[in-house]
Amino acid sequence: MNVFITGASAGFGAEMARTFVSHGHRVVLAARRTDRIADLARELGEAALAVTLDVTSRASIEAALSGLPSEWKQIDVLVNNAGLALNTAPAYEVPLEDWDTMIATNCQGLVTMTRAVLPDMVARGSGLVINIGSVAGHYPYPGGNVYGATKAFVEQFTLNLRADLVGTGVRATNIAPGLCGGTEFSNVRFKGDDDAAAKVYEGTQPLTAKDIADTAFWIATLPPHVNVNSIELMPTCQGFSPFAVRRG
Ligand code: NDP
Ligand code: 8X3
Repeated sequence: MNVFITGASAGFGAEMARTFVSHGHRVVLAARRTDRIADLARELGEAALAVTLDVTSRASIEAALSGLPSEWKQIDVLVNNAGLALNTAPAYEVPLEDWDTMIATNCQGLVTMTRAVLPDMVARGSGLVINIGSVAGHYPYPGGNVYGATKAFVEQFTLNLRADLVGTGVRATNIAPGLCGGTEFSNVRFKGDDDAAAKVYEGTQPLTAKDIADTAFWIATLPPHVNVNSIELMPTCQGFSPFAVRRG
């Protein structure tokens, strides 16, 4: 299989690349940080191709896809993993720019990538789009405001893809992870405040990028008649809170 992974320079994306290559598949490593994906491509050898990509730019997406060498052009699995959370401030304080960036990346970028890749999959009668959502799209929490809303969008977009793709042979899945450590997610969210990022995972045994990579690999290697619509994962140490009630 040829697997095109956005956000392959770190975290889930890099681990998914390692997992697919270790099972004999080929991966396109796409992200903005060219040096990172070039290093990973060197690590993975001939089965990996690094492609600089900013999903917030339609021109960048079109250039990345049209520039693929012929033997890499067929995308069997698209993993829309590139994404980010910015800030945990309440909605009435958070800078609007942070919301714009999350919407541009997590929603606009994901749909633009999908729209660019889907027609070839439908024409071939096979293919899989894996979108990386989040538990933040299922449950509200303070400071989750637009991040959670973008991931709810990802979930519903995936299910609506399923509605359109019935009968085409093309599959679509939303993976919604909970607390997951060992990636740059919180360092990005706290804008380089690595102490604040580390506190998120203090005293926990969070999910790992390998857990998510194994899940994506399992979904991608199920028989073609099986479609996982949506799957939610949490570490065993994570659960649910009661409703907040302000008294007095
Ligand atoms: P990381 O910060 O480690 O990785 C994010 C990746 O996204 C990087 O490779 C980054 O690459 C890429 N990226 C960000 N913006 C762009 C862009 N504009 N164009 C292309 N690539 C971009 O985070 P994770 O691996 O933890 O997160 C991956 C996905 O999983 C995200 O969608 C996140 O929302 C989701 N998620 C994460 C959870 C967690 O707890 N870690 C839990 C649930 C969901 P570069 O900067 O080089 O462009
Ligand atoms: C990442 C999980 O709980 O930090 O999507 O929003 S959470």
